[in-house]
Amino acid sequence: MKKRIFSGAQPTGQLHIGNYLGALKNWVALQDEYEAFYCIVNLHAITLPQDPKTLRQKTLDLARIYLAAGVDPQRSTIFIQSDVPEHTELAWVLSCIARMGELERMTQFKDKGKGNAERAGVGLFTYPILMASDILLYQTDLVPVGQDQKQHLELSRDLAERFNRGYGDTFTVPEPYIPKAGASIKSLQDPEKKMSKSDDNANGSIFLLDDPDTVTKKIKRAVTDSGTTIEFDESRPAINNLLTIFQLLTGKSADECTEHFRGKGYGDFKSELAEATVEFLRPFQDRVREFDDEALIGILHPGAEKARTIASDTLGSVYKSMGL
Ligand code: AQP
Repeated sequence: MKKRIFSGAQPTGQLHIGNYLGALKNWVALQDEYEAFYCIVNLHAITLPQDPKTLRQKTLDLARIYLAAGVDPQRSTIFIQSDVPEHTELAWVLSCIARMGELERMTQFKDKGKGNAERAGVGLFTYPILMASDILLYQTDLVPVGQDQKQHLELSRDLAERFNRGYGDTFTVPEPYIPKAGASIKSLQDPEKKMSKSDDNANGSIFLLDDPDTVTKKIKRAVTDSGTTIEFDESRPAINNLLTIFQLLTGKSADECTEHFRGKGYGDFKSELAEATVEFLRPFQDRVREFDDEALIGILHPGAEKARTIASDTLGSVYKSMGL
Protein backbone atom coordinates (compact mmCIF):
# COMPACT_ATOMS: atom_id res chain seq x y z
CA MET A 1 0.00 0.00 0.00
CA LYS A 2 1.20 3.50 -0.83
CA LYS A 3 1.97 5.84 2.06
CA ARG A 4 -0.29 8.85 2.40
CA ILE A 5 0.29 12.59 2.12
CA PHE A 6 -2.00 15.43 3.09
CA SER A 7 -1.61 19.15 2.60
CA GLY A 8 -3.71 22.24 1.99
CA ALA A 9 -3.78 25.97 1.38
CA GLN A 10 -6.19 28.68 2.48
CA PRO A 11 -8.48 30.34 -0.08
CA THR A 12 -7.49 33.81 1.10
CA GLY A 13 -5.67 36.62 -0.68
CA GLN A 14 -3.73 35.75 -3.80
CA LEU A 15 -1.41 32.75 -3.97
CA HIS A 16 2.21 33.74 -4.55
CA ILE A 17 5.31 32.11 -5.90
CA GLY A 18 6.33 31.24 -2.29
CA ASN A 19 3.18 29.11 -1.88
CA TYR A 20 4.02 27.41 -5.18
CA LEU A 21 7.74 26.78 -4.57
CA GLY A 22 7.39 25.94 -0.86
CA ALA A 23 4.32 23.70 -1.14
CA LEU A 24 2.40 23.14 -4.39
CA LYS A 25 5.45 22.20 -6.48
CA ASN A 26 6.22 19.42 -4.01
CA TRP A 27 2.61 18.25 -3.89
CA VAL A 28 2.84 17.62 -7.61
CA ALA A 29 6.21 15.87 -7.36
CA LEU A 30 4.99 13.54 -4.59
CA GLN A 31 1.61 12.54 -6.03
CA ASP A 32 2.92 9.43 -7.84
CA GLU A 33 4.79 7.95 -4.95
CA TYR A 34 2.09 8.65 -2.33
CA GLU A 35 -1.66 8.46 -2.04
CA ALA A 36 -2.31 12.20 -1.96
CA PHE A 37 -5.07 14.31 -0.36
CA TYR A 38 -5.01 18.03 -1.15
CA CYS A 39 -7.55 20.14 0.68
CA ILE A 40 -8.81 23.69 0.22
CA VAL A 41 -8.90 24.73 3.85
CA ASN A 42 -11.79 27.21 3.83
CA LEU A 43 -12.54 26.67 7.54
CA HIS A 44 -9.06 27.98 8.31
CA ALA A 45 -9.79 31.02 6.18
CA ILE A 46 -12.60 32.16 8.51
CA THR A 47 -10.19 32.57 11.44
CA LEU A 48 -10.03 36.11 10.04
CA PRO A 49 -13.15 37.94 8.71
CA GLN A 50 -14.03 37.01 5.08
CA ASP A 51 -16.67 38.29 2.70
CA PRO A 52 -18.91 35.22 1.98
CA LYS A 53 -19.21 35.82 -1.78
CA THR A 54 -15.47 36.36 -2.16
CA LEU A 55 -14.66 33.31 -0.04
CA ARG A 56 -16.90 31.12 -2.20
CA GLN A 57 -15.23 32.43 -5.36
CA LYS A 58 -11.71 32.10 -3.95
CA THR A 59 -12.40 28.52 -2.91
CA LEU A 60 -13.08 27.57 -6.54
CA ASP A 61 -10.19 29.74 -7.77
CA LEU A 62 -7.83 27.86 -5.48
CA ALA A 63 -9.01 24.55 -6.93
CA ARG A 64 -8.08 25.97 -10.37
CA ILE A 65 -4.63 26.84 -9.05
CA TYR A 66 -4.07 23.33 -7.68
CA LEU A 67 -5.02 21.87 -11.06
CA ALA A 68 -2.96 24.38 -13.07
CA ALA A 69 0.07 23.64 -10.86
CA GLY A 70 -0.21 20.00 -11.94
CA VAL A 71 -2.19 18.31 -9.18
CA ASP A 72 -3.88 15.53 -11.13
CA PRO A 73 -7.39 14.59 -9.95
CA GLN A 74 -6.89 11.08 -11.38
CA ARG A 75 -4.00 10.54 -8.99
CA SER A 76 -4.75 12.88 -6.08
CA THR A 77 -7.92 13.60 -4.11
CA ILE A 78 -8.80 17.30 -4.17
CA PHE A 79 -11.59 18.50 -1.88
CA ILE A 80 -13.00 21.39 0.16
CA GLN A 81 -12.51 21.13 3.92
CA SER A 82 -16.06 22.21 4.87
CA ASP A 83 -17.48 19.38 2.69
CA VAL A 84 -16.05 16.87 5.20
CA PRO A 85 -17.59 17.63 8.63
CA GLU A 86 -15.30 15.11 10.35
CA HIS A 87 -12.57 17.80 10.31
CA THR A 88 -14.43 19.96 12.83
CA GLU A 89 -15.65 16.97 14.86
CA LEU A 90 -12.13 15.67 15.36
CA ALA A 91 -10.94 19.21 16.10
CA TRP A 92 -13.24 19.27 19.15
CA VAL A 93 -11.83 15.98 20.42
CA LEU A 94 -8.25 17.17 19.91
CA SER A 95 -8.99 20.47 21.63
CA CYS A 96 -9.78 18.41 24.72
CA ILE A 97 -6.31 16.82 24.45
CA ALA A 98 -4.34 19.97 23.57
CA ARG A 99 -2.96 22.29 26.24
CA MET A 100 -3.28 26.07 26.47
CA GLY A 101 0.46 26.41 27.00
CA GLU A 102 1.36 24.70 23.75
CA LEU A 103 -1.08 26.84 21.74
CA GLU A 104 0.22 30.01 23.40
CA ARG A 105 3.68 29.20 22.06
CA MET A 106 2.53 29.22 18.39
CA THR A 107 4.32 32.08 16.65
CA GLN A 108 1.70 32.44 13.90
CA PHE A 109 -0.96 33.27 16.52
CA LYS A 110 1.31 35.94 17.93
CA ASP A 111 1.89 37.37 14.42
CA LYS A 112 -1.67 37.22 13.13
CA GLY A 113 -3.23 38.16 16.48
CA LYS A 114 -0.86 41.15 16.44
CA GLY A 115 0.04 40.42 20.06
CA ASN A 116 -3.46 41.44 21.21
CA ALA A 117 -4.94 38.27 22.75
CA GLU A 118 -7.89 40.22 24.18
CA ARG A 119 -9.16 41.12 20.68
CA ALA A 120 -7.93 38.08 18.69
CA GLY A 121 -10.52 35.48 17.63
CA VAL A 122 -10.63 32.15 19.48
CA GLY A 123 -10.48 30.41 16.08
CA LEU A 124 -7.16 32.03 15.34
CA PHE A 125 -5.88 30.62 18.63
CA THR A 126 -7.22 27.09 18.09
CA TYR A 127 -6.39 27.00 14.34
CA PRO A 128 -3.42 24.60 14.85
CA ILE A 129 -5.83 22.05 16.40
CA LEU A 130 -8.00 22.13 13.28
CA MET A 131 -4.84 21.70 11.22
CA ALA A 132 -3.86 18.67 13.35
CA SER A 133 -7.32 17.26 12.78
CA ASP A 134 -7.01 17.76 8.98
CA ILE A 135 -3.78 15.79 8.96
CA LEU A 136 -4.57 13.04 11.49
CA LEU A 137 -7.98 12.17 9.97
CA TYR A 138 -6.24 10.73 6.91
CA GLN A 139 -3.65 8.68 8.84
CA THR A 140 -1.12 10.84 7.04
CA ASP A 141 2.51 9.73 6.78
CA LEU A 142 3.96 12.88 5.24
CA VAL A 143 2.94 16.55 5.15
CA PRO A 144 4.62 18.73 2.50
CA VAL A 145 4.61 22.32 3.81
CA GLY A 146 6.74 25.46 3.92
CA GLN A 147 8.93 26.31 6.91
CA ASP A 148 6.23 28.56 8.46
CA GLN A 149 4.06 25.50 9.18
CA LYS A 150 6.77 23.45 10.93
CA GLN A 151 5.68 24.46 14.43
CA HIS A 152 2.04 23.57 13.72
CA LEU A 153 3.09 20.22 12.36
CA GLU A 154 5.06 19.48 15.51
CA LEU A 155 1.89 20.13 17.49
CA SER A 156 0.03 17.64 15.26
CA ARG A 157 2.68 15.03 16.05
CA ASP A 158 2.47 15.76 19.79
CA LEU A 159 -1.33 15.46 19.78
CA ALA A 160 -1.21 12.17 17.84
CA GLU A 161 1.34 10.72 20.26
CA ARG A 162 -0.59 11.93 23.31
CA PHE A 163 -3.83 10.44 22.02
CA ASN A 164 -2.14 7.14 21.16
CA ARG A 165 -0.61 6.93 24.65
CA GLY A 166 -3.91 7.69 26.36
CA TYR A 167 -6.37 5.69 24.25
CA GLY A 168 -4.33 3.13 22.32
CA ASP A 169 -2.74 3.29 18.86
CA THR A 170 -5.17 5.26 16.72
CA PHE A 171 -3.25 7.83 14.68
CA THR A 172 -0.29 7.60 12.34
CA VAL A 173 2.28 10.14 13.55
CA PRO A 174 3.00 12.36 10.50
CA GLU A 175 6.42 13.49 9.32
CA PRO A 176 6.99 16.95 7.83
CA TYR A 177 8.33 17.32 4.31
CA ILE A 178 10.01 20.71 4.14
CA PRO A 179 12.06 21.28 0.97
CA LYS A 180 15.77 22.20 1.33
CA ALA A 181 15.42 25.01 -1.21
CA GLY A 182 12.23 27.10 -1.26
CA ALA A 183 10.97 26.30 2.25
CA SER A 184 10.77 30.00 3.00
CA ILE A 185 10.72 32.31 0.00
CA LYS A 186 11.22 35.86 1.25
CA SER A 187 9.54 39.16 0.44
CA LEU A 188 11.15 40.96 -2.51
CA GLN A 189 10.98 44.16 -0.44
CA ASP A 190 12.29 42.74 2.83
CA PRO A 191 14.33 39.52 2.63
CA GLU A 192 14.10 39.08 6.42
CA LYS A 193 10.32 38.49 6.10
CA LYS A 194 8.59 35.59 4.33
CA MET A 195 6.67 36.34 1.15
CA SER A 196 3.12 36.51 2.41
CA LYS A 197 -0.42 36.79 1.00
CA SER A 198 -1.35 39.20 3.76
CA ASP A 199 1.62 41.54 3.24
CA ASP A 200 0.34 45.11 2.82
CA ASN A 201 3.05 45.80 0.26
CA ALA A 202 2.08 43.96 -2.97
CA ASN A 203 5.57 44.66 -4.37
CA GLY A 204 6.95 42.11 -1.90
CA SER A 205 5.18 39.16 -3.56
CA ILE A 206 5.00 37.72 -7.06
CA PHE A 207 1.42 36.51 -7.33
CA LEU A 208 0.71 33.49 -9.50
CA LEU A 209 -1.81 35.55 -11.48
CA ASP A 210 0.39 38.65 -11.95
CA ASP A 211 0.72 39.78 -15.58
CA PRO A 212 4.19 39.88 -17.24
CA ASP A 213 4.59 43.65 -16.84
CA THR A 214 3.83 43.58 -13.15
CA VAL A 215 6.20 40.64 -12.58
CA THR A 216 9.03 42.40 -14.41
CA LYS A 217 8.49 45.63 -12.48
CA LYS A 218 8.39 43.84 -9.12
CA ILE A 219 11.63 41.99 -9.87
CA LYS A 220 13.38 45.15 -11.09
CA ARG A 221 12.33 46.88 -7.85
CA ALA A 222 13.39 44.00 -5.59
CA VAL A 223 15.82 45.10 -2.91
CA THR A 224 19.41 43.89 -3.20
CA ASP A 225 22.21 43.61 -0.68
CA SER A 226 25.65 45.11 -0.74
CA GLY A 227 28.05 43.16 -2.91
CA THR A 228 27.91 42.82 -6.68
CA THR A 229 28.43 39.11 -7.37
CA ILE A 230 25.46 36.89 -8.20
CA GLU A 231 25.97 33.86 -5.98
CA PHE A 232 24.38 31.96 -3.10
CA ASP A 233 25.58 33.52 0.13
CA GLU A 234 23.84 33.04 3.50
CA SER A 235 25.07 36.44 4.64
CA ARG A 236 23.27 38.15 1.70
CA PRO A 237 19.59 37.19 2.13
CA ALA A 238 18.28 39.27 -0.81
CA ILE A 239 20.42 37.68 -3.53
CA ASN A 240 20.06 34.28 -1.86
CA ASN A 241 16.28 34.58 -2.13
CA LEU A 242 16.23 35.79 -5.75
CA LEU A 243 18.69 33.09 -6.84
CA THR A 244 16.63 30.42 -5.07
CA ILE A 245 13.56 31.52 -7.04
CA PHE A 246 15.61 31.40 -10.27
CA GLN A 247 17.01 27.96 -9.40
CA LEU A 248 13.63 26.42 -8.60
CA LEU A 249 11.86 27.89 -11.62
CA THR A 250 14.54 26.85 -14.10
CA GLY A 251 15.37 23.47 -12.53
CA LYS A 252 19.11 24.27 -12.59
CA SER A 253 21.40 23.14 -9.76
CA ALA A 254 22.89 25.72 -7.38
CA ASP A 255 26.32 25.27 -9.03
CA GLU A 256 24.85 25.75 -12.50
CA CYS A 257 23.20 28.99 -11.38
CA THR A 258 26.43 30.33 -9.88
CA GLU A 259 28.36 29.37 -13.03
CA HIS A 260 25.68 30.88 -15.26
CA PHE A 261 25.89 34.29 -13.59
CA ARG A 262 29.66 34.39 -13.06
CA GLY A 263 30.93 37.81 -14.20
CA LYS A 264 27.37 39.17 -14.65
CA GLY A 265 25.77 41.95 -12.58
CA TYR A 266 22.37 42.62 -11.04
CA GLY A 267 20.96 44.14 -14.24
CA ASP A 268 21.49 40.94 -16.28
CA PHE A 269 20.43 38.76 -13.39
CA LYS A 270 17.15 40.58 -12.77
CA SER A 271 16.29 40.53 -16.49
CA GLU A 272 16.86 36.78 -16.65
CA LEU A 273 14.93 36.18 -13.45
CA ALA A 274 12.00 38.22 -14.78
CA GLU A 275 12.08 36.28 -18.06
CA ALA A 276 12.21 32.89 -16.28
CA THR A 277 9.30 33.89 -14.02
CA VAL A 278 7.15 35.17 -16.89
CA GLU A 279 7.92 32.01 -18.91
CA PHE A 280 6.83 29.88 -15.97
CA LEU A 281 3.66 31.87 -15.29
CA ARG A 282 2.42 32.11 -18.89
CA PRO A 283 1.43 28.43 -19.39
CA PHE A 284 0.39 28.22 -15.74
CA GLN A 285 -2.11 31.06 -16.20
CA ASP A 286 -3.38 29.51 -19.45
CA ARG A 287 -4.15 26.32 -17.52
CA VAL A 288 -5.94 28.27 -14.76
CA ARG A 289 -8.39 29.53 -17.40
CA GLU A 290 -9.13 25.99 -18.67
CA PHE A 291 -11.39 24.92 -15.80
CA ASP A 292 -14.97 26.20 -15.57
CA ASP A 293 -16.97 25.96 -12.35
CA GLU A 294 -18.87 22.89 -13.54
CA ALA A 295 -15.65 20.99 -14.23
CA LEU A 296 -14.38 21.94 -10.78
CA ILE A 297 -17.52 20.72 -9.01
CA GLY A 298 -17.13 17.46 -10.94
CA ILE A 299 -13.73 17.04 -9.28
CA LEU A 300 -14.44 18.45 -5.82
CA HIS A 301 -17.63 16.49 -5.04
CA PRO A 302 -16.22 13.02 -5.67
CA GLY A 303 -13.04 14.21 -3.91
CA ALA A 304 -15.02 15.02 -0.77
CA GLU A 305 -16.88 11.69 -0.94
CA LYS A 306 -13.62 9.75 -1.10
CA ALA A 307 -12.10 11.85 1.69
CA ARG A 308 -15.17 11.23 3.87
CA THR A 309 -14.88 7.44 3.69
CA ILE A 310 -11.41 7.64 5.27
CA ALA A 311 -12.22 10.52 7.62
CA SER A 312 -15.30 8.78 9.02
CA ASP A 313 -13.35 5.54 9.62
CA THR A 314 -10.75 7.42 11.64
CA LEU A 315 -13.34 9.41 13.57
CA GLY A 316 -15.22 6.16 14.29
CA SER A 317 -12.05 4.63 15.82
CA VAL A 318 -11.45 7.78 17.87
CA TYR A 319 -14.98 7.81 19.28
CA LYS A 320 -14.82 4.09 20.05
CA SER A 321 -11.49 4.33 21.87
CA MET A 322 -12.77 7.27 23.94
CA GLY A 323 -16.07 5.61 24.90
CA LEU A 324 -18.19 8.06 22.91
N1 AQP B 1 6.96 32.44 1.68
C1 AQP B 1 6.75 31.14 1.61
N2 AQP B 1 7.73 30.30 1.18
C2 AQP B 1 7.51 28.96 1.10
N3 AQP B 1 6.32 28.37 1.42
C3 AQP B 1 5.34 29.16 1.84
N4 AQP B 1 4.07 28.90 2.22
C4 AQP B 1 3.46 30.08 2.56
N5 AQP B 1 4.31 31.10 2.41
C5 AQP B 1 5.48 30.58 1.96
C6 AQP B 1 3.45 27.58 2.23
O1 AQP B 1 2.33 27.60 1.35
C7 AQP B 1 1.35 26.66 1.82
C8 AQP B 1 -0.04 27.26 1.81
O2 AQP B 1 -0.09 28.38 2.67
P1 AQP B 1 -1.41 28.90 3.33
O3 AQP B 1 -2.45 29.16 2.33
O4 AQP B 1 -1.82 27.99 4.43
O5 AQP B 1 -0.96 30.29 3.91
P2 AQP B 1 0.11 30.63 5.02
O6 AQP B 1 1.00 29.49 5.40
O7 AQP B 1 -0.60 31.28 6.15
O8 AQP B 1 1.09 31.67 4.29
P3 AQP B 1 0.80 32.87 3.34
O9 AQP B 1 0.58 32.36 1.97
O10 AQP B 1 1.89 33.83 3.50
O11 AQP B 1 -0.53 33.53 3.86
P4 AQP B 1 -0.70 34.56 5.07
O12 AQP B 1 -0.13 35.85 4.63
O13 AQP B 1 -2.19 34.60 5.22
O14 AQP B 1 0.01 34.00 6.27
C9 AQP B 1 1.81 26.21 3.21
O15 AQP B 1 2.40 24.92 3.12
C10 AQP B 1 2.85 27.22 3.60
O16 AQP B 1 3.84 26.67 4.45
